[in-house]
Amino acid sequence: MTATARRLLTVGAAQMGPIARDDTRAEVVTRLLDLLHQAADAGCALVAYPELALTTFFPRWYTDDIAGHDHYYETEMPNASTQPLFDEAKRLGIGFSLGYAELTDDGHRYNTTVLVERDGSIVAKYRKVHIPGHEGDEPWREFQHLERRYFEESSDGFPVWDAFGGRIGMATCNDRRWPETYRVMGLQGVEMILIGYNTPIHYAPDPSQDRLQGFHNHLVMQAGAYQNGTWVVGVAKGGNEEGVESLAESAIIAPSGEIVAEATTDGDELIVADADLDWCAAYKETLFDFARYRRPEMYTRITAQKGVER
Ligand code: CDT
Repeated sequence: MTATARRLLTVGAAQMGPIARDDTRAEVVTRLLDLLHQAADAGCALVAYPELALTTFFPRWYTDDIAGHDHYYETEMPNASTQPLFDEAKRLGIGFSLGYAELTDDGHRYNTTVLVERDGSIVAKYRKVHIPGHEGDEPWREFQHLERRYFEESSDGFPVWDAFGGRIGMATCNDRRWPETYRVMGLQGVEMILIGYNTPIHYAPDPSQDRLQGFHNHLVMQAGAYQNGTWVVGVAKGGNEEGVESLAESAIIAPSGEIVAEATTDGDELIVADADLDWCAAYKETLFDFARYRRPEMYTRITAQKGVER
């Protein structure tokens, strides 16, 4: 009997250090290309870049008129600035996910990630579902977290796509803290979830959580991976960006929940893992055999109710 070849996907998490307010798109794309070339040398077929990978994390600043931040958004993807990345990735036969601020023709604003296949074709765009932070200026904070001012909540949910020889899903930053994010994709057989993030270390509503940022980051992604039998690739934009310290600690997590690769710096750094997509079945077909063991009729509150009801 001949053994069936396992589906191996060599994946890179291309962590980024800070992007300054005045950095041009061209300067940023040069950094993305450098990381892409490192990924090519490491044999990657897929590279995940962070959330809002083309600009500084602008929701830290309040503007009365939202249009004052329009220059941080992309109206097309690819566009003139990012085309060199798309072209080079296609030439190298590497796919990638890239987070950016999207402004649509009809004026909608989303925190978006595009997934591009190895042949340069666009697989999908994922728009962030869970938008954290606040809508209005809160001057008492050391810095703002105005995602709820600058982005709409997407209503597209959490689809997964057949790509890269597996079932691929995406989520963005705060999405990773919600178990429903992973489970909705788990119920579609997801085998790898790509998650970009910008997580300030300081959490103004409860600074006692600051020292736990790294712990919570890994906790939620490791649990999501294990409980759904999926790879999770978490990739940060970290370091001190415009005076705000952000978490790095990018990690590639196996379906066992174990971290198999982790960044050691808070700057531009590529980490790589040979992800065996067939390993997912070891969890999906045993402890987490959903069809056999789940009790959805016991979980109706999860979709019927939003906040706590006593
Ligand atoms: N980008 C993003 O979603 N960041 C949030 C920060 C905490 S909420 C102010 C996160 O969940 O990491």
